[in-house]
Amino acid sequence: IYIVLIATVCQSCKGEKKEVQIGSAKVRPNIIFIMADDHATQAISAYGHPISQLAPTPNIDRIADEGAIFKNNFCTNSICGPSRAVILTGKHSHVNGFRMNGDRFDGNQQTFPKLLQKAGYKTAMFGKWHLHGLPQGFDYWNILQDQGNYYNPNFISINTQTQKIDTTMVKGYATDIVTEDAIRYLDEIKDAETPFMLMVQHKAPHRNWMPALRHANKYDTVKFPVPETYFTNHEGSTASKEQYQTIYRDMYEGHDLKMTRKKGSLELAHNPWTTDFERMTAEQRAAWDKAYQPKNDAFHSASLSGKDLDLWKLQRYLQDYMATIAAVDEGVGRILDYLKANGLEENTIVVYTTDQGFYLGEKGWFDKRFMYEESLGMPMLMKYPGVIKPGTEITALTQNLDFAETFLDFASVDIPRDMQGKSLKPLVTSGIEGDDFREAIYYHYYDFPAFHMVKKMCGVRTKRYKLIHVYDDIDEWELYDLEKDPNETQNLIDNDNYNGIEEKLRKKLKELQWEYQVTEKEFEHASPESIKKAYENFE
Ligand code: SGN
Ligand code: CA
Repeated sequence: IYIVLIATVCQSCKGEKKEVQIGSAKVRPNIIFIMADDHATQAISAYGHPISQLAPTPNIDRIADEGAIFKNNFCTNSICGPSRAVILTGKHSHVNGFRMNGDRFDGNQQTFPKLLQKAGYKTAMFGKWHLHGLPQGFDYWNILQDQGNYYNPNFISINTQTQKIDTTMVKGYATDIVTEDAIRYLDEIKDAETPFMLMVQHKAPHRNWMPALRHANKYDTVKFPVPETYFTNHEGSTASKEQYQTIYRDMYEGHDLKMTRKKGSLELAHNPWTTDFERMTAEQRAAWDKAYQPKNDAFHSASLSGKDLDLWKLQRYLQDYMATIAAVDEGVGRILDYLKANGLEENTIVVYTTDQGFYLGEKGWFDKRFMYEESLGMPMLMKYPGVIKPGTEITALTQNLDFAETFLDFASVDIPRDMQGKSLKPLVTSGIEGDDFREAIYYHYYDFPAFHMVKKMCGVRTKRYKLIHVYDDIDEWELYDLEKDPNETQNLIDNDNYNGIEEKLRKKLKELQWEYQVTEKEFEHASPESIKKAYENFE
């Protein structure tokens, strides 16, 4: 009966679906979900961090200005594939079965795109998928192969004529190709009577941070602020001491920092992967070298060493990282402009987020994985004209676990009971008091031993405190008071003044593990040999 009713409403609103309302809520909005890869909140100017003020993101900020910004949004597991699996299913990693990057996503399980498709939505997926296995629940998809490359990336899609899987190298810059494919598709379906849900998922600003040629010198003269914790000996955290994601020690000088061997040479310094620069055309490479050689030569002339060199590396990293975001921001602007120009703005929810947070030199790091703020936090911006008030600030503790439920709720599709998150719709539409939404979030990271050697950990975060249990080859607890120590440099686990708080947090952790059905199985250890071997690879 319900489906028929909706269908009737839509029939009668032919050509003017943006005006359709039931009560105060519009019926079945379109949804455009834009997700970057590894885009730190510190690098979105709407969040106000000093780094982003020097490299603003005006188009992404439009979503916040015209809608809502989530100030306490977090991932459940700070790594790519797992976060994407959580977003699709609304279930924690141990329930959807995708705990770490090497896993294979069980595409036969329930996902929100499938449920929307079943409810009559046109669904499409563009760009980074990274779930090993092909997308299901989409009318159209065109995904980057594996991690995706910045230049001339391979795309995988279904050949509509032969129904076979095609892998095609597309000439150009990944961010632009993904944006243009999404706009082309929008153009194709914009007059259909059915609503749509598009997932536009960029490679940028993922490692190895290769900007578009038009942005290759964009931030050359900008001096980004150095995080207070850039140089630290990680007192109080063995896991922090034993990681391999320190900018000045672990970045590859050629591949990541685009440094050359010597002055006057175009040959890249250490470049262990041959998949990124080698695939550029001669023309692209020449333009690239023209942009980078003068700055590389200037670096050689300066003969930096010690801390000066470490600081120079941070600047080069941030200049490139922020420059890759410039194309993402332009792409967001193009999509927003398209919606406006085609009368789709009013009835389309636009979301901007990323798969997890990222380090921009805090604690000396790049990459993610840890349960500290920079990698635990996820930007989340959402606009829906007429429904979400411009300038809405959400301080409730929210997670990527809630996205699927939110989209279903807005689309008036029943939220399956086995989903583990909560719809954010009441937060953004009726201003439910943030503190009542959720008392604490649960986090669980499993990918050890693996690249960067960040140990397994789980924990809880409330508005003020964070308790982390690091396990596998060590068994260590960390406790932080985020109000007094926002940089998380003082582990309070042995501080008696915090005994009561620790006890409450341990209880909360147990409660959440019970609620989310986390069993002993999740705490299995890797074999000591595999860990030893993995460490040897890095040393
Ligand atoms: C690659 C990167 C790592 C990164 C993982 C996971 N190295 O292996 O630095 O942590 O991806 O990233 S690279 O030199 O090959 O770029 S994720 O976003 O897919 O989880
Ligand atoms: Ca990622």
